[in-house]
Amino acid sequence: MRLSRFFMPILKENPKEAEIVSHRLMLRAGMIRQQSQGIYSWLPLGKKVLDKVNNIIRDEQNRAGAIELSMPTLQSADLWQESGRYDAYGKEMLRIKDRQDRPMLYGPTNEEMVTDIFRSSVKSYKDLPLNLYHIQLKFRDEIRPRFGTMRSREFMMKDAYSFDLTREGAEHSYNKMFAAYLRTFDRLGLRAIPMRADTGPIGGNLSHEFIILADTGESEVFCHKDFVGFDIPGENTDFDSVEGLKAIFDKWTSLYAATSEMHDEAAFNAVPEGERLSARGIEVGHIFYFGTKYSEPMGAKVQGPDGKEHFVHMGSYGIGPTRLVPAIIEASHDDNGIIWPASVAPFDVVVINMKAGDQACDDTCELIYAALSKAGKDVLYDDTDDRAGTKFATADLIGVPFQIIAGPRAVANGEVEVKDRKTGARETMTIEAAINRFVA
Ligand code: 5CA
Repeated sequence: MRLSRFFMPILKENPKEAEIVSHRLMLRAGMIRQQSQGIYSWLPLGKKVLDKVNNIIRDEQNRAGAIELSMPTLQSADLWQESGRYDAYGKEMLRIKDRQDRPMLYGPTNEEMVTDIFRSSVKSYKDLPLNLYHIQLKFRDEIRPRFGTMRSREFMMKDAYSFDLTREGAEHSYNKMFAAYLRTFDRLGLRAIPMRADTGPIGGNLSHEFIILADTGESEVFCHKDFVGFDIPGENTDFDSVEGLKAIFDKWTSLYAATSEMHDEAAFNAVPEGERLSARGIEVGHIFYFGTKYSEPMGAKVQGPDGKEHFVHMGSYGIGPTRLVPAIIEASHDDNGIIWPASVAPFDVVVINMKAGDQACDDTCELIYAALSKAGKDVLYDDTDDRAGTKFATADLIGVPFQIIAGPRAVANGEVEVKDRKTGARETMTIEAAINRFVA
Protein backbone atom coordinates (compact mmCIF):
# COMPACT_ATOMS: atom_id res chain seq x y z
CA MET A 1 0.00 0.00 0.00
CA ARG A 2 1.34 3.41 -0.97
CA LEU A 3 0.76 5.85 1.85
CA SER A 4 0.00 8.59 -0.71
CA ARG A 5 -3.02 6.54 -1.83
CA PHE A 6 -4.07 5.18 1.56
CA PHE A 7 -6.56 6.74 3.96
CA MET A 8 -4.92 7.15 7.35
CA PRO A 9 -5.98 10.44 8.95
CA ILE A 10 -3.23 10.93 11.56
CA LEU A 11 -3.92 13.44 14.36
CA LYS A 12 -1.00 15.65 15.38
CA GLU A 13 -2.55 16.72 18.68
CA ASN A 14 -3.64 14.51 21.54
CA PRO A 15 -7.44 14.27 21.45
CA LYS A 16 -8.93 15.74 24.62
CA GLU A 17 -11.68 13.16 25.00
CA ALA A 18 -9.28 10.20 25.33
CA GLU A 19 -8.70 9.18 28.93
CA ILE A 20 -6.57 6.10 28.36
CA VAL A 21 -3.54 5.50 26.18
CA SER A 22 -5.15 3.00 23.78
CA HIS A 23 -8.03 5.35 22.99
CA ARG A 24 -5.60 8.22 22.44
CA LEU A 25 -3.36 6.17 20.15
CA MET A 26 -6.24 4.69 18.15
CA LEU A 27 -7.56 8.18 17.45
CA ARG A 28 -4.13 9.62 16.71
CA ALA A 29 -3.22 6.76 14.35
CA GLY A 30 -6.49 7.24 12.46
CA MET A 31 -7.80 3.78 13.32
CA ILE A 32 -11.29 4.71 14.49
CA ARG A 33 -13.73 7.59 14.45
CA GLN A 34 -16.63 8.11 16.81
CA GLN A 35 -19.94 8.54 14.93
CA SER A 36 -22.17 8.99 17.93
CA GLN A 37 -21.75 8.17 21.59
CA GLY A 38 -20.19 4.69 21.87
CA ILE A 39 -20.58 3.99 18.14
CA TYR A 40 -17.47 3.86 15.96
CA SER A 41 -16.33 3.57 12.40
CA TRP A 42 -13.24 1.46 11.89
CA LEU A 43 -11.01 3.35 9.46
CA PRO A 44 -8.75 1.35 7.11
CA LEU A 45 -5.75 0.98 9.47
CA GLY A 46 -8.00 -0.11 12.35
CA LYS A 47 -9.98 -2.42 10.09
CA LYS A 48 -6.81 -4.22 9.03
CA VAL A 49 -5.90 -4.94 12.66
CA LEU A 50 -9.46 -5.95 13.55
CA ASP A 51 -9.53 -8.39 10.62
CA LYS A 52 -6.27 -9.98 11.76
CA VAL A 53 -7.61 -10.35 15.30
CA ASN A 54 -10.80 -11.93 13.94
CA ASN A 55 -8.84 -14.34 11.76
CA ILE A 56 -6.85 -15.62 14.74
CA ILE A 57 -10.06 -16.03 16.76
CA ARG A 58 -11.68 -17.86 13.81
CA ASP A 59 -8.68 -20.12 13.32
CA GLU A 60 -8.73 -21.25 16.95
CA GLN A 61 -12.51 -21.66 17.04
CA ASN A 62 -12.28 -23.89 13.96
CA ARG A 63 -9.39 -25.86 15.46
CA ALA A 64 -11.55 -26.56 18.52
CA GLY A 65 -14.36 -27.88 16.29
CA ALA A 66 -16.72 -24.89 16.35
CA ILE A 67 -18.56 -24.14 13.09
CA GLU A 68 -19.04 -20.62 11.73
CA LEU A 69 -22.37 -19.18 10.60
CA SER A 70 -23.76 -15.67 10.50
CA MET A 71 -26.84 -14.49 12.35
CA PRO A 72 -28.44 -11.07 11.85
CA THR A 73 -28.03 -8.06 14.15
CA LEU A 74 -31.78 -7.33 14.22
CA GLN A 75 -33.93 -9.86 16.02
CA SER A 76 -37.62 -10.33 16.54
CA ALA A 77 -38.82 -9.74 20.12
CA ASP A 78 -40.86 -12.98 19.97
CA LEU A 79 -37.88 -15.21 20.65
CA TRP A 80 -36.91 -13.17 23.66
CA GLN A 81 -40.44 -13.35 25.00
CA GLU A 82 -40.14 -17.15 24.82
CA SER A 83 -37.00 -17.22 26.93
CA GLY A 84 -38.35 -14.62 29.32
CA ARG A 85 -35.46 -12.23 28.74
CA TYR A 86 -37.35 -9.58 26.77
CA ASP A 87 -38.58 -7.91 29.93
CA ALA A 88 -35.63 -8.95 32.09
CA TYR A 89 -32.94 -7.39 29.91
CA GLY A 90 -33.85 -3.82 30.76
CA LYS A 91 -32.64 -0.59 29.22
CA GLU A 92 -29.42 -2.05 27.81
CA MET A 93 -31.47 -3.56 25.02
CA LEU A 94 -32.21 -1.26 22.09
CA ARG A 95 -35.82 -1.86 21.14
CA ILE A 96 -37.17 -0.91 17.72
CA LYS A 97 -40.49 -1.22 15.90
CA ASP A 98 -40.72 -2.06 12.21
CA ARG A 99 -43.30 -0.51 9.83
CA GLN A 100 -45.87 -3.14 10.79
CA ASP A 101 -45.39 -2.10 14.38
CA ARG A 102 -43.75 -5.41 15.25
CA PRO A 103 -41.31 -5.23 18.16
CA MET A 104 -37.71 -5.86 17.12
CA LEU A 105 -34.39 -5.40 18.87
CA TYR A 106 -30.72 -4.94 18.03
CA GLY A 107 -29.19 -8.13 19.43
CA PRO A 108 -27.09 -7.74 22.59
CA THR A 109 -26.28 -11.50 22.40
CA ASN A 110 -27.69 -14.51 20.53
CA GLU A 111 -28.67 -17.36 22.88
CA GLU A 112 -32.33 -17.21 21.81
CA MET A 113 -31.70 -17.02 18.08
CA VAL A 114 -29.17 -19.84 18.00
CA THR A 115 -31.49 -22.00 20.13
CA ASP A 116 -34.21 -21.34 17.56
CA ILE A 117 -31.89 -22.41 14.72
CA PHE A 118 -30.96 -25.52 16.66
CA ARG A 119 -34.52 -26.60 17.52
CA SER A 120 -35.71 -26.14 13.95
CA SER A 121 -33.48 -28.89 12.63
CA VAL A 122 -31.59 -30.93 15.21
CA LYS A 123 -33.68 -33.79 16.56
CA SER A 124 -31.25 -36.55 17.55
CA TYR A 125 -28.35 -36.97 19.98
CA LYS A 126 -26.43 -38.34 16.97
CA ASP A 127 -26.03 -34.78 15.69
CA LEU A 128 -24.34 -33.73 18.93
CA PRO A 129 -22.07 -32.27 20.12
CA LEU A 130 -22.53 -29.10 18.12
CA ASN A 131 -20.91 -25.70 18.53
CA LEU A 132 -22.01 -22.82 16.30
CA TYR A 133 -20.36 -19.40 16.31
CA HIS A 134 -20.39 -16.11 14.49
CA ILE A 135 -18.46 -12.86 14.58
CA GLN A 136 -21.06 -10.14 14.50
CA LEU A 137 -21.93 -6.67 15.76
CA LYS A 138 -23.90 -6.38 18.98
CA PHE A 139 -25.58 -3.43 20.64
CA ARG A 140 -25.86 -2.74 24.36
CA ASP A 141 -27.05 0.64 25.46
CA GLU A 142 -24.40 0.90 28.17
CA ILE A 143 -24.88 3.64 30.77
CA ARG A 144 -21.23 4.60 30.56
CA PRO A 145 -19.70 3.82 27.19
CA ARG A 146 -16.07 4.89 27.50
CA PHE A 147 -12.46 4.40 26.56
CA GLY A 148 -13.21 4.27 22.84
CA THR A 149 -13.97 0.79 21.57
CA MET A 150 -12.99 -0.74 24.91
CA ARG A 151 -16.53 -0.22 26.19
CA SER A 152 -18.76 0.89 23.37
CA ARG A 153 -22.48 0.60 22.69
CA GLU A 154 -22.09 -1.05 19.30
CA PHE A 155 -19.26 -3.60 19.45
CA MET A 156 -18.16 -6.78 17.79
CA MET A 157 -18.40 -10.14 19.48
CA LYS A 158 -17.33 -13.64 18.59
CA ASP A 159 -20.06 -15.65 20.25
CA ALA A 160 -20.13 -19.42 20.17
CA TYR A 161 -22.93 -21.66 21.47
CA SER A 162 -22.53 -25.33 22.35
CA PHE A 163 -25.20 -28.03 22.48
CA ASP A 164 -24.77 -31.38 24.23
CA LEU A 165 -26.95 -34.24 25.39
CA THR A 166 -25.56 -34.35 28.93
CA ARG A 167 -23.91 -32.16 31.51
CA GLU A 168 -20.66 -34.15 31.14
CA GLY A 169 -20.70 -33.58 27.38
CA ALA A 170 -21.32 -29.87 27.96
CA GLU A 171 -18.36 -29.70 30.33
CA HIS A 172 -16.12 -31.12 27.62
CA SER A 173 -17.48 -28.51 25.20
CA TYR A 174 -16.71 -25.85 27.83
CA ASN A 175 -13.17 -27.18 28.21
CA LYS A 176 -12.66 -27.03 24.44
CA MET A 177 -13.47 -23.33 24.42
CA PHE A 178 -11.39 -22.81 27.56
CA ALA A 179 -8.29 -24.24 25.83
CA ALA A 180 -9.10 -22.44 22.56
CA TYR A 181 -9.25 -19.13 24.45
CA LEU A 182 -5.87 -19.68 26.07
CA ARG A 183 -4.40 -20.28 22.61
CA THR A 184 -6.23 -17.36 21.01
CA PHE A 185 -5.08 -14.74 23.51
CA ASP A 186 -1.53 -16.09 23.43
CA ARG A 187 -1.44 -15.73 19.63
CA LEU A 188 -2.63 -12.14 20.05
CA GLY A 189 0.43 -11.49 22.22
CA LEU A 190 -1.57 -11.34 25.44
CA ARG A 191 -1.42 -13.18 28.74
CA ALA A 192 -5.03 -13.77 29.73
CA ILE A 193 -5.90 -15.38 33.06
CA PRO A 194 -9.20 -17.28 33.44
CA MET A 195 -11.03 -16.16 36.58
CA ARG A 196 -14.19 -17.43 38.24
CA ALA A 197 -16.89 -14.98 37.34
CA ASP A 198 -20.41 -13.83 37.93
CA THR A 199 -22.85 -14.86 35.19
CA GLY A 200 -25.07 -11.75 35.10
CA PRO A 201 -27.93 -11.69 32.58
CA ILE A 202 -26.60 -14.72 30.63
CA GLY A 203 -27.19 -17.02 33.62
CA GLY A 204 -25.81 -20.39 34.76
CA ASN A 205 -23.41 -21.34 37.49
CA LEU A 206 -20.12 -22.20 35.76
CA SER A 207 -18.38 -19.26 34.23
CA HIS A 208 -14.91 -17.84 33.64
CA GLU A 209 -13.82 -14.44 32.52
CA PHE A 210 -10.52 -14.18 30.67
CA ILE A 211 -8.73 -11.17 32.04
CA ILE A 212 -5.58 -9.42 30.95
CA LEU A 213 -3.77 -7.41 33.57
CA ALA A 214 -3.56 -3.68 32.84
CA ASP A 215 -3.55 -0.60 35.07
CA THR A 216 -6.35 0.93 33.04
CA GLY A 217 -8.59 -2.14 33.37
CA GLU A 218 -12.13 -1.63 34.64
CA SER A 219 -12.24 -4.75 36.83
CA GLU A 220 -10.46 -5.35 40.10
CA VAL A 221 -8.96 -8.85 40.08
CA PHE A 222 -7.18 -11.14 42.52
CA CYS A 223 -5.03 -14.12 41.58
CA HIS A 224 -1.98 -16.26 42.21
CA LYS A 225 1.01 -14.82 40.42
CA ASP A 226 2.13 -18.20 39.02
CA PHE A 227 -0.56 -17.85 36.33
CA VAL A 228 1.70 -15.37 34.60
CA GLY A 229 4.15 -18.18 33.76
CA PHE A 230 1.80 -21.11 33.00
CA ASP A 231 2.26 -23.00 29.71
CA ILE A 232 -0.25 -22.44 26.89
CA PRO A 233 -1.80 -25.56 25.25
CA GLY A 234 0.18 -26.37 22.09
CA GLU A 235 -0.88 -26.43 18.46
CA ASN A 236 -1.18 -30.23 18.60
CA THR A 237 -3.71 -30.17 21.47
CA ASP A 238 -6.24 -32.97 20.93
CA PHE A 239 -9.62 -31.30 21.31
CA ASP A 240 -11.36 -34.69 21.27
CA SER A 241 -9.48 -35.91 24.32
CA VAL A 242 -11.80 -35.51 27.31
CA GLU A 243 -9.01 -36.24 29.81
CA GLY A 244 -6.46 -34.07 28.02
CA LEU A 245 -8.71 -31.01 28.05
CA LYS A 246 -9.85 -31.66 31.60
CA ALA A 247 -6.18 -31.67 32.65
CA ILE A 248 -5.70 -28.25 31.00
CA PHE A 249 -8.83 -26.89 32.71
CA ASP A 250 -7.78 -28.34 36.10
CA LYS A 251 -4.30 -26.87 35.86
CA TRP A 252 -5.54 -23.42 34.90
CA THR A 253 -8.14 -23.41 37.68
CA SER A 254 -5.91 -24.97 40.36
CA LEU A 255 -4.84 -21.66 41.88
CA TYR A 256 -6.81 -18.74 43.21
CA ALA A 257 -8.17 -16.32 40.59
CA ALA A 258 -11.37 -14.29 40.87
CA THR A 259 -12.90 -11.02 39.80
CA SER A 260 -14.14 -8.64 42.50
CA GLU A 261 -17.75 -9.94 42.25
CA MET A 262 -16.61 -13.47 43.13
CA HIS A 263 -13.71 -12.50 45.39
CA ASP A 264 -13.31 -14.49 48.61
CA GLU A 265 -10.97 -12.56 50.89
CA ALA A 266 -10.30 -15.53 53.19
CA ALA A 267 -9.38 -17.85 50.31
CA PHE A 268 -7.13 -15.18 48.80
CA ASN A 269 -5.43 -14.62 52.15
CA ALA A 270 -4.60 -18.32 52.26
CA VAL A 271 -2.29 -17.70 49.27
CA PRO A 272 1.22 -16.90 50.61
CA GLU A 273 1.63 -13.12 50.66
CA GLY A 274 4.51 -12.96 48.15
CA GLU A 275 2.47 -14.94 45.64
CA ARG A 276 -0.66 -12.81 45.67
CA LEU A 277 -1.40 -10.56 42.76
CA SER A 278 -4.10 -7.97 43.15
CA ALA A 279 -4.40 -5.79 40.10
CA ARG A 280 -6.70 -4.25 37.57
CA GLY A 281 -7.75 -6.18 34.52
CA ILE A 282 -9.57 -6.00 31.19
CA GLU A 283 -12.16 -8.69 30.46
CA VAL A 284 -11.49 -9.87 26.91
CA GLY A 285 -13.53 -13.07 26.97
CA HIS A 286 -16.27 -14.69 29.00
CA ILE A 287 -17.52 -18.28 28.89
CA PHE A 288 -20.67 -19.75 30.44
CA TYR A 289 -22.26 -23.14 31.04
CA PHE A 290 -25.95 -22.67 31.77
CA GLY A 291 -27.45 -26.14 31.27
CA THR A 292 -31.06 -26.03 30.09
CA LYS A 293 -31.80 -22.37 30.91
CA TYR A 294 -32.77 -21.62 27.27
CA SER A 295 -33.47 -25.11 25.91
CA GLU A 296 -36.29 -25.74 28.37
CA PRO A 297 -38.44 -22.64 27.85
CA MET A 298 -37.73 -22.71 24.10
CA GLY A 299 -38.28 -26.46 23.70
CA ALA A 300 -34.86 -27.37 22.28
CA LYS A 301 -34.67 -31.11 22.76
CA VAL A 302 -33.25 -34.18 21.08
CA GLN A 303 -34.00 -37.85 21.19
CA GLY A 304 -31.40 -39.65 23.31
CA PRO A 305 -30.03 -43.19 22.93
CA ASP A 306 -32.75 -44.24 25.43
CA GLY A 307 -35.42 -43.19 22.93
CA LYS A 308 -36.61 -40.37 25.21
CA GLU A 309 -36.55 -36.62 24.61
CA HIS A 310 -33.94 -34.56 26.48
CA PHE A 311 -33.50 -30.81 26.74
CA VAL A 312 -30.01 -30.00 25.50
CA HIS A 313 -27.28 -28.65 27.76
CA MET A 314 -25.87 -25.41 26.48
CA GLY A 315 -22.98 -23.04 26.96
CA SER A 316 -22.03 -19.73 25.38
CA TYR A 317 -18.59 -18.31 24.79
CA GLY A 318 -17.83 -14.68 24.00
CA ILE A 319 -14.74 -12.75 22.91
CA GLY A 320 -14.74 -9.02 22.17
CA PRO A 321 -12.56 -8.27 19.10
CA THR A 322 -13.28 -4.52 19.18
CA ARG A 323 -12.19 -4.52 22.84
CA LEU A 324 -9.15 -6.70 22.13
CA VAL A 325 -7.61 -4.16 19.76
CA PRO A 326 -7.32 -1.46 22.48
CA ALA A 327 -6.42 -4.14 25.05
CA ILE A 328 -3.44 -5.16 22.91
CA ILE A 329 -2.38 -1.50 22.71
CA GLU A 330 -2.70 -1.10 26.49
CA ALA A 331 -0.32 -4.06 26.82
CA SER A 332 2.10 -2.97 24.10
CA HIS A 333 3.03 0.67 23.47
CA ASP A 334 5.67 3.25 24.39
CA ASP A 335 5.88 7.05 24.43
CA ASN A 336 6.08 7.17 20.64
CA GLY A 337 3.06 5.04 19.88
CA ILE A 338 1.76 1.53 19.34
CA ILE A 339 4.00 -1.56 19.16
CA TRP A 340 1.96 -4.28 17.41
CA PRO A 341 2.70 -7.94 17.97
CA ALA A 342 3.58 -9.31 14.51
CA SER A 343 0.46 -11.50 14.45
CA VAL A 344 -1.94 -8.54 14.30
CA ALA A 345 0.20 -5.72 12.89
CA PRO A 346 -1.63 -3.79 10.15
CA PHE A 347 1.48 -4.12 7.96
CA ASP A 348 4.54 -6.37 8.28
CA VAL A 349 6.95 -3.60 7.39
CA VAL A 350 6.96 0.08 6.40
CA VAL A 351 9.38 1.34 3.75
CA ILE A 352 10.26 4.96 4.44
CA ASN A 353 11.48 7.05 1.52
CA MET A 354 13.33 9.91 3.22
CA LYS A 355 13.60 11.93 0.04
CA ALA A 356 10.72 11.27 -2.30
CA GLY A 357 11.57 12.66 -5.76
CA ASP A 358 15.23 11.73 -5.44
CA GLN A 359 15.77 9.20 -8.21
CA ALA A 360 18.04 6.86 -6.24
CA CYS A 361 15.77 6.87 -3.18
CA ASP A 362 12.65 6.35 -5.30
CA ASP A 363 14.24 3.47 -7.25
CA THR A 364 15.49 1.77 -4.11
CA CYS A 365 12.14 2.04 -2.36
CA GLU A 366 10.22 0.82 -5.41
CA LEU A 367 12.56 -2.15 -5.69
CA ILE A 368 12.13 -3.12 -2.03
CA TYR A 369 8.38 -2.49 -2.09
CA ALA A 370 7.93 -4.70 -5.17
CA ALA A 371 10.18 -7.50 -3.88
CA LEU A 372 8.52 -7.72 -0.46
CA SER A 373 5.00 -7.42 -1.87
CA LYS A 374 5.75 -10.19 -4.36
CA ALA A 375 6.90 -12.38 -1.47
CA GLY A 376 3.48 -11.95 0.14
CA LYS A 377 4.45 -9.35 2.74
CA ASP A 378 1.99 -6.66 3.63
CA VAL A 379 4.06 -3.51 3.01
CA LEU A 380 3.25 0.14 3.64
CA TYR A 381 5.37 2.37 1.43
CA ASP A 382 5.67 5.93 2.71
CA ASP A 383 6.13 7.63 -0.65
CA THR A 384 4.80 11.00 0.52
CA ASP A 385 6.84 14.20 0.42
CA ASP A 386 6.52 14.83 4.18
CA ARG A 387 9.61 15.72 6.19
CA ALA A 388 11.72 12.77 7.40
CA GLY A 389 10.88 13.63 11.02
CA THR A 390 7.15 13.43 10.32
CA LYS A 391 7.58 10.10 8.56
CA PHE A 392 9.53 8.61 11.47
CA ALA A 393 6.94 9.84 13.95
CA THR A 394 4.10 8.36 11.89
CA ALA A 395 5.86 5.01 11.48
CA ASP A 396 6.47 4.81 15.23
CA LEU A 397 2.92 5.91 16.04
CA ILE A 398 1.22 3.27 13.89
CA GLY A 399 3.47 0.58 15.37
CA VAL A 400 4.44 -1.49 12.32
CA PRO A 401 7.06 -4.00 13.62
CA PHE A 402 9.86 -3.04 11.18
CA GLN A 403 10.88 0.05 9.24
CA ILE A 404 13.16 0.03 6.22
CA ILE A 405 14.59 3.53 5.93
CA ALA A 406 16.02 4.70 2.63
CA GLY A 407 17.92 8.02 2.82
CA PRO A 408 20.12 9.56 0.08
CA ARG A 409 23.43 8.95 1.85
CA ALA A 410 22.90 5.26 2.58
CA VAL A 411 21.30 4.62 -0.80
CA ALA A 412 24.38 6.08 -2.53
CA ASN A 413 26.32 3.20 -0.90
CA GLY A 414 23.67 0.65 -1.92
CA GLU A 415 22.45 0.49 1.65
CA VAL A 416 19.34 1.08 3.79
CA GLU A 417 18.62 1.05 7.51
CA VAL A 418 16.34 -1.51 9.15
CA LYS A 419 14.74 -0.45 12.44
CA ASP A 420 13.02 -2.75 14.91
CA ARG A 421 10.06 -0.78 16.30
CA LYS A 422 10.02 -2.65 19.59
CA THR A 423 13.69 -2.46 20.58
CA GLY A 424 14.53 0.66 18.58
CA ALA A 425 17.64 -1.16 17.28
CA ARG A 426 18.83 0.07 13.86
CA GLU A 427 21.03 -1.82 11.48
CA THR A 428 22.54 -0.66 8.21
CA MET A 429 22.67 -3.31 5.50
CA THR A 430 22.73 -3.74 1.75
CA ILE A 431 19.43 -3.44 -0.10
CA GLU A 432 19.58 -7.14 -0.90
CA ALA A 433 20.22 -8.07 2.73
CA ALA A 434 17.26 -5.93 3.79
CA ILE A 435 14.99 -7.73 1.34
CA ASN A 436 16.29 -11.13 2.42
CA ARG A 437 15.81 -10.18 6.06
CA PHE A 438 12.02 -10.30 5.42
CA VAL A 439 11.72 -12.75 2.56
CA ALA A 440 14.08 -15.52 3.65
N1 5CA B 1 -23.56 -14.48 25.23
C1 5CA B 1 -22.42 -14.37 26.12
C2 5CA B 1 -21.25 -15.10 25.60
S1 5CA B 1 -21.31 -15.47 23.94
C3 5CA B 1 -22.10 -12.89 26.34
O1 5CA B 1 -22.77 -12.03 25.84
N2 5CA B 1 -21.06 -12.65 27.12
S2 5CA B 1 -20.53 -11.22 27.62
O2 5CA B 1 -21.61 -10.38 27.94
O3 5CA B 1 -19.62 -11.48 28.67
O4 5CA B 1 -19.76 -10.56 26.44
C4 5CA B 1 -18.70 -11.29 25.81
C5 5CA B 1 -17.52 -10.39 25.50
O5 5CA B 1 -17.92 -9.30 24.68
C6 5CA B 1 -16.88 -9.74 26.71
O6 5CA B 1 -15.97 -10.60 27.34
C7 5CA B 1 -16.18 -8.55 26.10
O7 5CA B 1 -14.92 -8.94 25.55
C8 5CA B 1 -17.11 -8.17 24.95
N3 5CA B 1 -17.95 -7.02 25.32
C9 5CA B 1 -19.05 -7.03 26.12
N4 5CA B 1 -19.57 -5.79 26.24
C10 5CA B 1 -18.78 -4.96 25.50
C11 5CA B 1 -18.80 -3.56 25.21
N5 5CA B 1 -19.73 -2.76 25.70
N6 5CA B 1 -17.82 -3.06 24.42
C12 5CA B 1 -16.87 -3.86 23.90
N7 5CA B 1 -16.81 -5.19 24.12
C13 5CA B 1 -17.75 -5.74 24.92
